[in-house]
Amino acid sequence: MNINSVALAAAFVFASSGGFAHDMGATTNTRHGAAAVYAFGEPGKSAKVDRTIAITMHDLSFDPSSVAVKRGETIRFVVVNASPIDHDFTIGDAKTELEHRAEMAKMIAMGMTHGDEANAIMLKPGQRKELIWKFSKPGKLEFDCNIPGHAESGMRGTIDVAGGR
Ligand SMILES: [Cu+2]
Repeated sequence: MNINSVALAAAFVFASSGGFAHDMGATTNTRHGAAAVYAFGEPGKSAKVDRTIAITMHDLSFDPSSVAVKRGETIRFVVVNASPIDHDFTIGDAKTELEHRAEMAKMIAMGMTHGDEANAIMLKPGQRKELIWKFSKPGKLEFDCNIPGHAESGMRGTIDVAGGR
């Protein structure tokens, strides 16, 4: 057994033991209940929501594909999958999206599914889910579908976080 197959076997045992949360590198750490730390904001609280933004998932696109928010705002994203296939909705900076995409490709190759995280939700056809996020820094963020091939085919969105407040 080489190093890679040992790592794969370890990952599989961990996933099979339940409570699986995958590691997204430097930006987050969701393993074993440790508080996640994100470079681009923080999970929002339902009681603090400033406004709701509805997002519809189509075959390989989001509608709308760009949203504008203000620093300090807490947004409730209400996401509906109106397409006949599964999609992911991940909020993050470019680095986080790329890491998540690579991680998801690995997991899908191993036959695993992806559980929801504070900044990422997976929706089956017809499903509706909410994700509440507090945007704490101005800048450009993204919301991408990181199922292999989807973002690459245009299933991406931009979040413009203005400096106000
Ligand atoms: Cu997708």
